Amino acid sequence: MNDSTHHHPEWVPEHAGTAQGFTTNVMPGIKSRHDGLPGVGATRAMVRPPSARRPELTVDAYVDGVLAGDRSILARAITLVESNADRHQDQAQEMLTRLVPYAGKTIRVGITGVPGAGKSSLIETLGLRLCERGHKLAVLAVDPSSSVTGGSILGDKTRMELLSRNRNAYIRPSPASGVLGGVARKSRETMIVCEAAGFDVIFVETVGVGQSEITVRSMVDIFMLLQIAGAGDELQGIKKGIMERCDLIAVNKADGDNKLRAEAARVDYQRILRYLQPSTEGWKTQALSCSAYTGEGIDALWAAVEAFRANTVASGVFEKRRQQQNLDWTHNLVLEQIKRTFYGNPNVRMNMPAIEQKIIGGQISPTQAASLLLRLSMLEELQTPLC
Ligand SMILES: Nc1nc2c(ncn2[C@@H]2O[C@H](COP(=O)(O)OP(=O)(O)OP(=O)(O)O)[C@@H](O)[C@H]2O)c(=O)[nH]1
Ligand SMILES: [Mg+2]
Repeated sequence: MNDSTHHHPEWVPEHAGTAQGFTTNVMPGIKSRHDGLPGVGATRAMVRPPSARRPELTVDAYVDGVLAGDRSILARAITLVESNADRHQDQAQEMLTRLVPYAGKTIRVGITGVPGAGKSSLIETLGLRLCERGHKLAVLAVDPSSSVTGGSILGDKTRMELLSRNRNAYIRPSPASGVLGGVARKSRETMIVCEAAGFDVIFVETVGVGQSEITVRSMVDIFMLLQIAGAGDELQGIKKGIMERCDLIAVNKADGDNKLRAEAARVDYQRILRYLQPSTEGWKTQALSCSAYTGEGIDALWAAVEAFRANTVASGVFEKRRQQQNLDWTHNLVLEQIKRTFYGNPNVRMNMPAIEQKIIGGQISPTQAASLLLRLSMLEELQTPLC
C-alpha cells in the first residue's frame, strides 16, 4: 500500500493507508475498528496485513526515543496517547508517568479567535522567528469540529508550510476523537510528551467557540485572543466573556488599507479592558496590533509573552496556576473515568434502552430513571433486562 505515490506524513499512523483516507475518516483506536462513533468503519484498503506493521515499541523505547528527540518515536508516542484502544491506555499512562519529570520547563501559549482571524498564519510568522532564536516549538491544535467534519486539520497545516518543515518545530493537528473532553485530555498529554522531547515553547491553537476556549485556557500559561478589525466582534468578545479569560488581545491583519482600522480596534479593546477583570492576578491584559503577513508587531507580541512570564514567575502566579491546572485535570480525569465505568457497566448497558423507552413513554421520570440506573450500576450480579 505504501507506494511512492503516497507521501506518508509522520502524524498519520502506519496502518492508515493513504493520507487522504485518514483525514476524512474517524480512525479506530490502533487495534479496534472505530471509537464508537456511528457510521464510518475502517475500509479493507486502510488495513495493512499484520506482517507489514512496524513492531510495537516497548515503554522503554518510547521513553528513550522521546527524550532523545527522535521525531518518528515522538509521533508514535503521541499516536499511542491518542489511541482509544484499551490495551494502549496502560502503556500510554506508564510512558507519561515516566516523561512527566522531564516536562514543564516551557511556556504554554493558547491562541484563540474566530475562524479566519489568522491564528495559524500568526503561529507560522512568530514560530519561524522563535526557531531562528533557537527555541524549539511544538504546535498543537484543539479543534472540536475535527471529529465531525475533520475540522481544519489540513487548513492549519497548510498555513504553517514553512514552520512544518523547520527542524526546530513540530506541528500536531487535533486528534479526531469525538468529545471535546477527550480532545483536551489527549492534547494535555501530547503537550507533556512534546515538553519531555525538548520543545520549550508550546502553542495550542483552538477555534473560537465557547467550550474549547475554556478547555484550552485550563491547560496553558498565557491565553491570547486574536481579533480582526471591523468584524464587529468587539461586543461579541465581551459578551462571550472571552475577553476576561485572555491575557493578551492581538488585533491581526494590521496591514495595507486595514492598518488604521486595526489600530482603532486596538485602542477600543484597550479602553474596554479597563473595565474588565484581568484573567491573571498581577497582570494587566494588553491589546496589541500585528500583521502575520508583514511581521509588524510580532516582536512586540512575543515581548509581551515574555513579560507575562517574567511577571507571573516572579509573583508565583505561574507555578500556582500550573498546580491548579493539574488539580483540575485530575478531577476531570476522575469524572471521565467514572462516566466511562458507569456507561460501560453491563447492567446499565443492558437496561438503558428499556429505561430510555420508559422515559420517552412518560412511565418514569428522569429522576426515577437516574436513580434506577445508579442502583443497577452498583449491583454485583447481572440483572436480567427490566422488560
Ligand atoms: N491581510 C492579512 N491577511 C491575513 C493575515 N493573517 C492571515 N491572513 C489571511 O486570513 C485567512 C485566514 O488565515 P488562517 O491563518 O488560516 O486563520 P485561522 O484563524 O487559523 O483560521 P481557522 O484555523 O480556520 O480558525 C487566510 O486567507 C490568510 O491568508 C494578516 O496578517 N494580514
Ligand atoms: Mg488555523
